[in-house]
Amino acid sequence: MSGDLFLFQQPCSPPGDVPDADLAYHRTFLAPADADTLLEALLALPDWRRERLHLFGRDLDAPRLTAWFGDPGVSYAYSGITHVAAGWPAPIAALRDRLAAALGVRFNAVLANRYRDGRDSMGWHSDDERELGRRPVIASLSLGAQRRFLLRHRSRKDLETLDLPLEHGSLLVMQGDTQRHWRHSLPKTTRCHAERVNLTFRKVRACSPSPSPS
Ligand SMILES: O=C(O)CCC(=O)C(=O)O
Ligand SMILES: [Mn+2]
Repeated sequence: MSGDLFLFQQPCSPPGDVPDADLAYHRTFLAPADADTLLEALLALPDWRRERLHLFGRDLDAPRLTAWFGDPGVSYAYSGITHVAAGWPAPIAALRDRLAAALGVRFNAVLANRYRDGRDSMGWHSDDERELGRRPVIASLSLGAQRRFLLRHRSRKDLETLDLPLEHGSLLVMQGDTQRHWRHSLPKTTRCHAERVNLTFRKVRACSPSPSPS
């Protein structure tokens, strides 16, 4: 694995172990020039869509653009939406193969989110849909504008919210019990006027979808 590896025991608040979580942050997983090239290629893809979410009995436009890629036919359902993958764009397939070599996990799909500026966001959720399995490995690659990624324990109110600034070219790996015990979000901000793209690589198993919102 290239780049600086921080386990979140070190750089974030509160210092010390993060209970019930298994997090690793690779700050420079991609060299800046490679991250620039990849961002440009992703922004040029024709697949970006604004989804209509069904949440808490209401339909609303997602505050971001989304695309779903993966092995043909791999499907993923959340918030009233079902994505079915039709294949891999070449730059994302190359990344998938690099992650397989680095992490020993062969991901079969990726959810891409595009935050056009600080008004785009993602609400509190866990990536805990049944088709991801009990202890999913989620590899989250960030490109473009730096945004805050928050993690909050589901039941331990004594634990502070983790506030992680995800940098251009960085990789955050969440695994083990992280999704069972922690929720995460990407809050809106008035300070960001640039685009950010995030790719969350996932291993989706074939099974009936669960209804939990994301
Ligand atoms: O944009 C991010 O960093 C988070 C994306 C995310 O949580 C997801 O796709 O489930
Ligand atoms: Mn998520």
